[in-house]
Amino acid sequence: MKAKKLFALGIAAVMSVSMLAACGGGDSKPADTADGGNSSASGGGVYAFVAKDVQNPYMQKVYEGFENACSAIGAEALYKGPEAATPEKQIEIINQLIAQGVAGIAIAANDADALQPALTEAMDAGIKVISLDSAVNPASRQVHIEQADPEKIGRGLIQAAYDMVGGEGGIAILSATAQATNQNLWISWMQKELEENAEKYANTPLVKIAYGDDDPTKSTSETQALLTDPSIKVIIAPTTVGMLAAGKVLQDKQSDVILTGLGLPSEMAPFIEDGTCPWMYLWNPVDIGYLAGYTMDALVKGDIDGTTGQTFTAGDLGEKSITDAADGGTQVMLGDPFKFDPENIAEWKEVY
Ligand code: RAM
Repeated sequence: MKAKKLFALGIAAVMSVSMLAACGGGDSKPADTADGGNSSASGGGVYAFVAKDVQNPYMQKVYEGFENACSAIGAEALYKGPEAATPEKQIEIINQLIAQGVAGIAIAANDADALQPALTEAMDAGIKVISLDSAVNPASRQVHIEQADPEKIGRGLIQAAYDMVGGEGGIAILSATAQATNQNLWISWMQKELEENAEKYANTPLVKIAYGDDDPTKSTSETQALLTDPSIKVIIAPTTVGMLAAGKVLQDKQSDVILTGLGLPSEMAPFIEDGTCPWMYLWNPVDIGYLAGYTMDALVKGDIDGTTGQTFTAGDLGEKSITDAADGGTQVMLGDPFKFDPENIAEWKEVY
């Protein structure tokens, strides 16, 4: 039995539970403007989903929701993505999708800026473009689907790490790729939380940021390398792939280093149950894909064009609105992150 288990006690309940509120949803409004060959009043056509990489189980869950939405809408969902999380391969895929004449592209980006020429060409050809999970820059999209407030995620993870080590011990971050927009945004909020509360965090410095590239092998070796630094007492992995790899390393080595981050309950349940990870956060990945599917459909139908203030009905998620994003573009937000701990993990590991 590990001492870590103690940290897990007491804090029950999710941060904010707003799961799958089935609001039903009538048809919103007739489409009007025809602004390109791929926009159609009735929607439909091929809605392509481009994953960060196709090896990542998290991406597959997001796609599951996208596919559900597409089948309810009557569009054809298409799953694409590179083997490894690089922008170069995503550019090739976008070019193929343009040639194919899809109606829409929803992309989890491996780089905020590198995809701009390809995505601009897609939009010029009348293809609707959204990013989800990991944003492209505002010029490269019509709207971004944001899982949860990045500030809450970043600050929340540092606060969790602090509580887990009782205010004493170095922090390491095991991230995904160095260019990942979502991880980099969360890390910038982590750094802000540390800087703005320097006194509180005087004894929990950020010692190292490592990149596992959302590759299980690299994430494993990066975790092993972190463990050679005795000042590191807690690892924050803001990636499901990194979290699982780190959890396995810590468990194998019976390490006292504590783990938190963003993990899939179905993968992380054993580590939460044995105290390796006292608690962690995530949102519903299936809902992210589902919301992206409905957002795409509203764009293709011409019900929205991605401007702040517009609203549309996202199937069972009900009415959603477009708001300003921190990067200067616009976004649709899913909700608050959930907290997973020993009290609720048994229930959630069955869900996603
Ligand atoms: C990984 C990916 C993804 C991220 C989740 C939390 O699966 O990096 O982009 O949102 O973790």
